[in-house]
Amino acid sequence: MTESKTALITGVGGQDGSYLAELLLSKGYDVYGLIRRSSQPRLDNIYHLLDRIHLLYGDLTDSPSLFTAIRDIQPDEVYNLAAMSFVGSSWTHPVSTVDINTCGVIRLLEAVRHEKKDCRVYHASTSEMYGNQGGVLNEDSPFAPRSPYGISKVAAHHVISNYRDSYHMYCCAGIAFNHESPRRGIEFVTRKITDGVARIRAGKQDTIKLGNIAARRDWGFAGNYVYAMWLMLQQDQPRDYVIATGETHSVYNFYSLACKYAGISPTDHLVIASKEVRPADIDVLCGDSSRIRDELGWKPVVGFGQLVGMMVHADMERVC
Ligand code: G4F
Repeated sequence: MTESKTALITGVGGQDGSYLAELLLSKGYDVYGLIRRSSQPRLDNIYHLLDRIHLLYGDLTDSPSLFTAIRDIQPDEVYNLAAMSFVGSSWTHPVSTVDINTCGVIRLLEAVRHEKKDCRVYHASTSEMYGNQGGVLNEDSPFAPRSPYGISKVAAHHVISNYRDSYHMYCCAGIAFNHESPRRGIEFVTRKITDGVARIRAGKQDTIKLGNIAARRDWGFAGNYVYAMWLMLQQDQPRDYVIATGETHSVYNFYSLACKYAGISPTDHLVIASKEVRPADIDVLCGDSSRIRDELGWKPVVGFGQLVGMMVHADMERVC
């Protein structure tokens, strides 16, 4: 126990929100989590935390709920992890994507500015902002988004720096490359694969339908990335950082290694499905996280093989 601060996490029920809540609790924080009101709130990732965190209803599309939350909680730190985060759906929901991912950030920052201006704000930016330029990308690389999701996140990234410059608020953005775990949503390719191979192994499914298996991503472990988020709010000055492993692997690499861990043949179960191919995709993403390694001492701690193994193992335990 080293801290006695209050933090608010938007998107607390998601993969990153749940790992971050665990980290902050371990540091003695009073943790509040914002969830959207729905008849079936997504609590799977945080059931084990429900007696230790405070949940409140709120929505990035609803300013009054954000103002009320900030006014009532008076947080020292806000971590904005809520988003429409599935790139594939952003083509079918472009307007709500921008409303949540861009306007939602403005609504949240306005609530902070008016109700607790000295609160520190972390915002989840993303490697999707870089688009298809290739190379090893760092904080100085240009943005060239290729999806409505990427566009919404570039705009939000500029909103964060604008509030930092205009109002001298402690706002910063982590440009996180793909980060995964057994808590990853099933719509993302890694979890779709590990859930699929586990089901095939258990005789509950025959095939896995994938789209662009040549796409390459820089995949790290989400539980390690939330530590970078926390570190970014503990500095003298706010600064944006790339969070990445510096390694890139194809979807097919991930799939074939997952098959190996599950003990099934990679050739017998893979179906290429055109409905999984996006109107525009990013061929390769690879991040250079030198700045955060050098300045804050963060580093990736889980390698690619270990990550795939961890996810396959968790899904095999769950499915079998
Ligand atoms: O797992 P994905 O859906 O992740 P994507 O699009 O890279 O986005 C994730 O990482 C971003 C950081 O760069 C975040 F900002 C974002 O919120 C999210 O967390 O897809 C990875 C790759 C893509 O190239 C996709 O086309 O896998 C390819 N893919 C091939 N078949 C598939 C599938 N993706 C999904 N979801 N499902 C498939 O069947």
